[in-house]
Amino acid sequence: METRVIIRKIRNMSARTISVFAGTILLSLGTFPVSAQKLQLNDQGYFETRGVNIFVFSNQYIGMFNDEKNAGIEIIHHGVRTSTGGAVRLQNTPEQWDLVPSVVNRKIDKATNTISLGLRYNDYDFDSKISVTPKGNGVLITVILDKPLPEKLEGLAGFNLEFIPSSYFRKTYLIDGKPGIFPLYPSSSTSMEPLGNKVMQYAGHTTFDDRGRKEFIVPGPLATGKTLLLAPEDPEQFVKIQALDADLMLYDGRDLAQNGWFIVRSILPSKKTGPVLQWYLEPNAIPDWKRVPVIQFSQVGYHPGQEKVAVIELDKNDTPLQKASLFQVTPEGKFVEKLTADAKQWGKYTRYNYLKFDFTSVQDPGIYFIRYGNQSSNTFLIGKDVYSKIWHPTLDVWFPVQMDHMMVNEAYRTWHGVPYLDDALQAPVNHQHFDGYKMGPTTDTKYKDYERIPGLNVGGWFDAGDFDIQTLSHVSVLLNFVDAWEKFKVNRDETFIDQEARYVDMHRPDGKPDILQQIEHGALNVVAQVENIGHPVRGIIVPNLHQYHHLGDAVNETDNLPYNPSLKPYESDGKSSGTMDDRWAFTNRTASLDFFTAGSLAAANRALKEFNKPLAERCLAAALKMWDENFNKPQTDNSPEGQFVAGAEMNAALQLYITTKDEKYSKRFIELIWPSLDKSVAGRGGISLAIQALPYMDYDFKAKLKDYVVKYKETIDGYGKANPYGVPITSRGWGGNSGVISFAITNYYANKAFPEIIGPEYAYKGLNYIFGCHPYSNLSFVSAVGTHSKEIAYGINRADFAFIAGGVVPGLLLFQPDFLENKEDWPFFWGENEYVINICSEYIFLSNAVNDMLKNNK
Ligand SMILES: [Ca+2]
Ligand SMILES: [Ca+2]
Ligand SMILES: [Ca+2]
Repeated sequence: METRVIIRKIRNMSARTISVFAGTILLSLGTFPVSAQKLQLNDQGYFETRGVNIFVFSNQYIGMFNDEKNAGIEIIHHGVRTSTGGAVRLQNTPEQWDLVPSVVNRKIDKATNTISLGLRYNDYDFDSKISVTPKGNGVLITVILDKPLPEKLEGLAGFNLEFIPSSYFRKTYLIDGKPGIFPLYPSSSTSMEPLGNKVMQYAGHTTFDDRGRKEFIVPGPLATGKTLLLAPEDPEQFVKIQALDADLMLYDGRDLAQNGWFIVRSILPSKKTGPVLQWYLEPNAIPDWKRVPVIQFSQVGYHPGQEKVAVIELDKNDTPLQKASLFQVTPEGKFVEKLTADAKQWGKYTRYNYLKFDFTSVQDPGIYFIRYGNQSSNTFLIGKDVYSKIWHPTLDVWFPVQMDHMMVNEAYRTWHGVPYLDDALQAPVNHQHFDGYKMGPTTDTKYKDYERIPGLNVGGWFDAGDFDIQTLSHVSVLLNFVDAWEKFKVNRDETFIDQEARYVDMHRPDGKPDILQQIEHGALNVVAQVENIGHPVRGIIVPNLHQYHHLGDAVNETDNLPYNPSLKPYESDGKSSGTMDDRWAFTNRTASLDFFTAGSLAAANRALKEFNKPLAERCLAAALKMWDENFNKPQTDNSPEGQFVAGAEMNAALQLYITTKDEKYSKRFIELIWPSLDKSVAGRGGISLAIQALPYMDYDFKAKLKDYVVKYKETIDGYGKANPYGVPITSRGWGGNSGVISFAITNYYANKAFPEIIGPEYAYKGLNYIFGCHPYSNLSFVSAVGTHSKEIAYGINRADFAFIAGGVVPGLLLFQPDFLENKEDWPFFWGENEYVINICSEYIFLSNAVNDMLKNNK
């Protein structure tokens, strides 16, 4: 745990908990531990000693968004991943979209205790080799060249290793004996160079807006020397690096990009071959170090009647204790032991051992904490209404912040002005965008490349921590909101929304249910797409990379003035501008998106019928048009979503049937649902969809469905054997919280329709996990929900190391082979910490579903 977090937590803690953390601090003030053990190449293919792991490309640059700071040579230092990106790199401070090497081969040689690999930059026809082998108390890293550096890369190619700033804030370094402080905020010296000297970025894009001056920024080093000691005062993070035949330079990557790291770098020599560079790298290892156990439980607390099982995560060298206890905090501020019970061994999962502590028998409402050994958890509640408000921040705060084309205000704070009034231009054909969008050889519209598409500057939500409109996630939000409205009458009103004035004000009721206003806001943009373009589009997003990484008020990502080619760049006549910064609509048509849109707009029609009749009618007209233009047509959907066409059509058929009662739709639904269930009971077209259709189907349908629900139960019972949490944990590329929430929603439906097969606990399990009973830490993954929750996340305000209340993060990322992570001191890992609209809408639905289940249990 980071010192800053410890200090912040101590500030809020009672004396009882301070003692737990004080141990950690005293340790750092105590005698200086010396490395006792040598690194060994273990069976998992990385170098290991107690307290130190060195991964050598166990994780490669194959992430979704270029350099995700998740690959290369990495150090797990006393349980914290502090270092990444060890590789031959072409910049002092590589940014996310700078070139990364591909691994052409990788060899783990147990006999020589060596990991070696070949790296290649295709764009420069440049190959290098790296070998890593233990030496002394560290490792020796050698860079080998078979051919001299390409001339173009002389003085540019180097060996880099990056250190996460948050682990070194408030700490110092020594370089050849000269002391320095790691800067809390970047303010290094930089210089400008002509563009001709710049190493190209990914696919010729550029992150830098040079305003036409043909130049770029080169950060200068903080310090230079032969031996660098990082944080010698902190045995947990102390690292020694020696360059045996070159200079070491320490850089601050944040001069160019807020998500940059501290970088240690040596330049490779020109015109040389063979072993051209050697580093000795020694991360300090505290003798007999053990990671502090993590007591994992729901930060929101528990309903008295539900199962209550905490999970305790233990270092593999830790000896499990036999018992854990539950204490109640009395009105006098005293701690009363309510229960001591077995801490039962569950077994090993990833790199840790797990215990389970069951305190289901305690049912008195009150304030509690768990004690394991000399450690106490923070407090949490047992009470009948613990779930009643858990979704309020998501609907009251998080969704309003995401609202596009509106000014959003909260008390004294303006979250953002009215952005993207200059929407949108037709994206050009044959274009691959850096955020995954793509245009094929035709536009699939009546518009020419770069032509203005009218009517799009209305409604919609920022998709995530970036600001694009992504239609597929929009339509899933619409459907989740309609479901929440119809099934639970979510009529909370805490937001003032004026579409005419484009103004949103939080914590200010306006007499209209917020969820209907949000359905209206989402539908406005999707309907505008269908009406002005002819069909929904994949997305609407800024064209330039130097715009896309925008941090700050969305109103400034474009100039809000429509592009006028007769003006020069950065010139404006007050009504239009010569800067080509308007967002582009990526318009290629797919059957899956058409069908998903048809289903959601058909559903929106029902919710909006009384609230906004004209819009409701436009929704239904658009839905029918999408159905008619796709139904019974040969499917040529080659998009990544193409595999979901059948599921999308089934969903559209059901929603159109519920809205119109026309039996042609129910007939089609029944045709599709059984083959879909035969394929998978748990997926998108699985029992969750079938159960939602139950009220509209006959008795035979339910009887037939029962077998599939039994099959589903077998699947989900398997999760309890795979991990100690009993939920499906997926963790590659993007954390799996969305899957856990969908799982819990499916279980809610299954429990409602087949309570004799699926008990209510299957739904609670998903929420417990999201609220803190999960690996790595015990924070609630929903910001501002629960006693301790995510306070640093990848929202639009991430550069301020802040959070947006009610946002749900993706959760845990798996670093191969065995390290799960969700950082709480560094907001820039999107796969761990980026709030996204569909998961947040699913969370609102699930929260209401659980409250619905508990209605009868009060
Ligand atoms: Ca996006
Ligand atoms: Ca309202
Ligand atoms: Ca513009």
